[in-house]
Amino acid sequence: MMFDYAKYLRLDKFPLIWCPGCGDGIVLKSLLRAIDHIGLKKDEITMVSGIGCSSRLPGYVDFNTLHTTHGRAIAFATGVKLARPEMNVIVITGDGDATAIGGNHYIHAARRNIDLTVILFNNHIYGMTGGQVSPTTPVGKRASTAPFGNIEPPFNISGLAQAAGASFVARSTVQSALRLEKLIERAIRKKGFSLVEVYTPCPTAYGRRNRLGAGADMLRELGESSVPVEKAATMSPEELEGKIVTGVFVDVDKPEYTQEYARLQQRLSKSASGS
Ligand SMILES: Cc1ncc(C[n+]2csc(CCOP(=O)(O)OP(=O)(O)O)c2C)c(N)n1
Ligand code: SF4
Repeated sequence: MMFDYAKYLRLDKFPLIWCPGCGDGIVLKSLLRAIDHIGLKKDEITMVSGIGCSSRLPGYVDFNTLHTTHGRAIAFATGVKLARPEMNVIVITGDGDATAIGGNHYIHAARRNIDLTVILFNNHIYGMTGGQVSPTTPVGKRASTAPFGNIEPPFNISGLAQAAGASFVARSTVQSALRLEKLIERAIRKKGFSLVEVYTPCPTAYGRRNRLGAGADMLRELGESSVPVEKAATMSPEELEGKIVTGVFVDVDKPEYTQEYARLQQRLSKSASGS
């Protein structure tokens, strides 16, 4: 049977703003299938985004949604989670939103291990504003602010979350949508800071400038350069050059921030009442 996406969508907000060939719609569909599979009710989810093409996603879905300021999605989501710890809080963000202007929120939320699920769309560029360089633009690639080729080494976004203390870190591409769905499902189910970094093509602001072809060509390339993390462990740094390592990098259980906060509150109220 066909999956009924419509039951989760705000169809009155259509058509989507995404360009033909943009990968963002594949993430949207994978996310909805993951949520459906877990069986979450619409009111058990709050989706928070910043500003960007990817950050438009919550506008199209029928959950509790917050479209916030650029770079501040994780900060708003932290507030929602502390006020409503039982809520499944899902952050939708871009590489620019989360790791340029929002970089501090990103690393500190991972360090605190607060129970957020961050779906980070990595298209290596600022898509919405027309192709400025982002912290993940590869060296040598062109952007409107790097017309002769970028000279800044990119962040490893998953590595950053891992080093900062996240309890679940995974990477996928939109070329393998079913695997992406499974990773998103695991990330939502995980208690603690969970990151799914998704490589997604932006044929308009990135692909065209770098002569990477249409969306379908970029999609094919994502598939051809992906290497599962288990296989990558057997490969040399030279063999891994230009490859996208995918899979689960971290899946550990450790103290989660809102639970620790509740414990602290309990301890303080006990000592205040003298019991
Ligand atoms: C404080 C502030 N600075 C800059 C902007 C302009 N701005 C809007 S979206 C964006 C970049 C979006 O890039 P990314 O987060 O990678 O998302 P994408 O559009 O590629 O999905 C920028 C710089 C803004 N809206 N607010
Ligand atoms: S500019 Fe890029 S990221 Fe934005 S909708 Fe178009 S293809 Fe997608």
